[in-house]
Formats: sequence, C-alpha cells, structure tokens
Amino acid sequence: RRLEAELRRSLADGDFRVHYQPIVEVATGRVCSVEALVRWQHPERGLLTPQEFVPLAEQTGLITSLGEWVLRTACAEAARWPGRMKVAVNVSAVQFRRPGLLESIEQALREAGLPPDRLEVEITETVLLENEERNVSVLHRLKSLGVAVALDDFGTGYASLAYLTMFPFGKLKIDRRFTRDVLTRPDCAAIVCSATALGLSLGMTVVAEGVETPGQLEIVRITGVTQAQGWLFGAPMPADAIAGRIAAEV
Ligand code: G
Ligand code: G
Ligand code: NA
Ligand code: MN
Repeated sequence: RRLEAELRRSLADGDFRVHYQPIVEVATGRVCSVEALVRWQHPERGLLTPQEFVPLAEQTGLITSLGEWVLRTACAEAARWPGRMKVAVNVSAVQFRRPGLLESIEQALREAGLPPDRLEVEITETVLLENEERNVSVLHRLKSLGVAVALDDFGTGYASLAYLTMFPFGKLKIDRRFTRDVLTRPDCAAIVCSATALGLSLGMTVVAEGVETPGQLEIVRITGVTQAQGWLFGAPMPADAIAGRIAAEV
C-alpha cells in the first residue's frame, strides 16, 4: 500500500515529531510528568495524529522502529528539562511483544543520560493479553531498572482485575471517556470513584485523563485522584513549548 511505503520513507526522512502533554499533581496544580505523543508531519497531508497511522504501523510492524525512535527522542528531550520532570512513553502491543524491548529502553536511557526513574512506560490492557509469564517478567525487570509502568486507558480493555495483582503497575490512568461524563452521568462518576479507590488502595498513583473543565477537575479532586491530564492544563505541544512551560514552573 502507498501509505505503508510513505510511512517507511518518513521514518528514514525524519518526518515524525513528538508532542508532549503536561500531567499535573491535583493537590498543587504543578506539572509532574509529561506524556510523549507521536505525530506524523506528512509531506503533503500535514500533521497527522496517531489514529491516522498507528494502526497501519502496527499491522506492518513498523511501530517497533517508530516506537524506538519516540523512546530515544523523548528520553533525549527529557534529559534537557530542568528539575526532575518525568516523561511517559506509550508502548504498543507489537513493540512490547518483540524481543529486545528492555534492551532498547536501557539503550535510550543510556544514550540520553536520563536516570531510569524519570521514564514511565504506558501500556494498555490489551498489551498483556498473551504470554502472561513473559509479561510479568518484563514488567518486573522494568520495575527493577527503576522505570515506572502505567496502565493506560483503564476500564476500556479486556483485562480482568487480576491483572492489577499480577503486574507491578505504579500508575493507573482512568480513560478519558469516564472523565468526560463525570459531571453529567452518575454511572461514570461511580466508575471514576471506584477506580480511584481501587488504585489508591493498591498503592498506585491514579491519573484522570481528559480533564477539560474546572468542574471535572473539582470532582476528580474530591474523589482523591492523584494526577490529572487534559486540555484544562494544556494540549499536546511541540518540544520547545513544553520546555518553556516546564522552565516557567521551576
Ligand atoms: O493525541 P493523541 O491523538 O496523540 O493520541 C492518540 C492515541 O495514540 C493514544 O491512544 C496514544 O496512546 C497513541 N499514541 C500516541 N503516541 C504514541 C506512540 O508514540 N506510540 C504508541 N504506540 N502509541 C501512541
Ligand atoms: O490513549 P492515550 O491516553 O495514550 O492518548 C491520549 C489522547 O488523548 C491523545 O489523543 C490526546 O490528544 C488526547 N487528549 C488529551 N487530553 C485530552 C482532553 O482533555 N480531551 C480530549 N478529548 N482528548 C484529550
Ligand atoms: Na498513553
Ligand atoms: Mn490513555
């Protein structure tokens, strides 16, 4: 397919960009972490979002090279930020299942000179569906390296609650579809509330994704959510913009 060839060429030509979205501490409103989100600066079609090319990158296996590039870029960028700001990088199922994942993470940290405790890896529930023993081992090895692992989009996949006891997650990210309706739908409010209680009682940091309004923030604050991410605090932005934002905070 044409798009596949273009994806391959853009990887070689350096047409991908990493944007960064702030994640704030609910108690203080201060940025504590930043999520790396890939973009494709397409030569003709402009800036494309992951929905437009990540599925194809996964089907073709190109997601592994792309993911490793995002990892190296995000670690190198984070190493330049003042303070001890963390960077979170998404790892897809295909990339996670490939041998050499840990080596590529260690190499990215080493090349950037970034301490491992400043990197977080975000995975979704679907990443863990196959090959349980290996997944447990990979996640424990990441933990012993000092790299935190976040369970992304919590509540939208096929995982069972048993996953929370099998894998050493430091962080639970409540999917933005629950945050969106937290003020208007009692069922969503109940899910945010229970997921937060569950995460906190298991010793995890709980993040509400997709916080867009002060009203939503107030609810998640009362609920006890630790950190929040969303347009209220900033949309994903280019590297120089996030660096300015971080510098203004420290
Ligand atoms: O802004 P947003 O459109 O960036 O992201 C859409 C989706 O793409 C999210 O589910 C996000 O997790 C995913 N995504 C963004 N960047 C990356 C990346 O570098 N690797 C992988 N595997 N997924 C990403
Ligand atoms: O799936 P993941 O959580 O990794 O990806 C984050 C996605 O959510 C990105 O596409 C990002 O642009 C988007 N996003 C971030 N903040 C908000 C928000 O406040 N509202 C909405 N609707 N989307 C958001
Ligand atoms: Na994510
Ligand atoms: Mn998410």
